Amino acid sequence: FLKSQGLDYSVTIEDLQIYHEMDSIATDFPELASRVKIGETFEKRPMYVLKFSTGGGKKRPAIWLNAGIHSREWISQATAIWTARKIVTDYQKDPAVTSILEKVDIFLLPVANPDGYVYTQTQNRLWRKTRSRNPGSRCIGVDPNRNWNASFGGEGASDNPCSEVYHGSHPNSEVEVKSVVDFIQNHGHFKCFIDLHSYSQLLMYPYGYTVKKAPDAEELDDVARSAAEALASHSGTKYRVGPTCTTVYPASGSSIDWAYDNGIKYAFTFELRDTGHYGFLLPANQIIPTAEETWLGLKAIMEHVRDN
Ligand code: ING
Ligand code: ZN
Repeated sequence: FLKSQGLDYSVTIEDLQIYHEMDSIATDFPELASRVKIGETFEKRPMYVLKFSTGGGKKRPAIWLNAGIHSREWISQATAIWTARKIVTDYQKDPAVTSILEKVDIFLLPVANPDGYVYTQTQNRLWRKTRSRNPGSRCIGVDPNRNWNASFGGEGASDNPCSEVYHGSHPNSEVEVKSVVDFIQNHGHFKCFIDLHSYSQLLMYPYGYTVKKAPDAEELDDVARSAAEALASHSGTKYRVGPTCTTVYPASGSSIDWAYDNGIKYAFTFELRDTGHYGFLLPANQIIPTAEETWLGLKAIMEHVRDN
């Protein structure tokens, strides 16, 4: 039956090297990091998050770091897994990391769209969406950053399954999105949600679905500006800062708008390097510099979350 659906199950976890690195991190730092399965993808791959916690079972306020929701934005997944290793190596060395982890837990999802990610490695380097079937259409996949329950189906999303920004049949139709939503809602104490994309060098906050100002726009703008400044201090990489809708384009059903409208005030999207010269095909020698500078921005946000 599965073969008749054209699904290739020979490509599974072995293809996600990032999962092996997650495993090593959890094994090397069992007191600090653990790998948690939050669900399965359309093609039945596991969805793993790394949980960083010093709380010994106590439920603390939490930060969600999301990456790879768009499969072709490879610098996102790469930056995320670098960040995971950075957190465990800097804990008890960098006072900022140590103090953050004394107060909040960090959950990191490096590959939010595993089926798409494998597809970009094997079939089409520029695939953006999930790999789900759309009944009644020959076109595959949904834009997982238009599938959240935040002004679903509004401006900046398409009802055409063949579109790169197809919103899906209903909110959370994508099991990859639903798994994150369920995890965050069951947990109940998230106060920060950061989504890593590429490219354009932007740091954005809600809203994408409306030009209306978010109630916390001023604070979010301040936080984003100091994060962008910290990021630039590494090697001068310049980021523009602002609300999604007026900084890039209108976009409904996005992850950070959903997070914000569900009580997660500190909701940000990074659009990582570059500004378009290489675009999605950022050369490998920029991975470490990108991850290093982004880390400074992430830390600035997480310190604000720790204190507020
Ligand atoms: N850009 C984002 C996108 O999903 C975005 C821009 C950010 C939209 C935050 C909505 C909210 O289109 C890329 N490159 O994917
Ligand atoms: Zn993206």
